[in-house]
Amino acid sequence: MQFLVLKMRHLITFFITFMVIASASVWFYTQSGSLAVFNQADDKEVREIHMVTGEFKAKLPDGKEIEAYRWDPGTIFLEKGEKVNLKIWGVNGMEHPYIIEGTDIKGVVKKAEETVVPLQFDKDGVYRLVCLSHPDKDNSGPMVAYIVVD
Ligand SMILES: [Cu+2]
Repeated sequence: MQFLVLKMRHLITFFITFMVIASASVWFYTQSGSLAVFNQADDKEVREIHMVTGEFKAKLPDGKEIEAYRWDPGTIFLEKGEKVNLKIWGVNGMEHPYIIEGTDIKGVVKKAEETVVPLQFDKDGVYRLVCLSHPDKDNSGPMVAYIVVD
C-alpha cells in the first residue's frame, strides 16, 4: 500500500510539472508571437518598407580582412506625417543595437529575426538610423542608413 501511494504521488508530481511546462510554453509562444505586432487599428494605411542587415568583406594583399556591416537599402523616403512600418530582417551579424538620431526610437535587430519599427515623422529632414556597434569604418561599419522625410 505504501508503494502505491508513493507511485501516485510521483504521477501527480509528474502531471503537475508537465502542465506547468506546457502552459509556460503556450504562454511564451503566444507572447513571442505578439512581439512583432504593435497596435495598428488602421492597418491598411501603414506602408511597409523592408530592410536587411548585410555585410561586405574583402581580403587585402597582405592577407588582412576588412569588413563593413550595412543596412540595405541605405536610404529610404517617407512623406511628412506618413505612417510606415520599417521591417528589418537580421541576416548578417548577431546583433545590431540601433537608434534613430533626433528621435526616442531605439532597439536591437537580431539575426534571423524581423524587427518592426513603426515610423512617423512630423518634421522634414534626414534622420540617421545608426547601429551603435558598427557606427563607422573603424568599428566594422559605417552601418548608417538615411531616412529622408519630405
Ligand atoms: Cu551593426
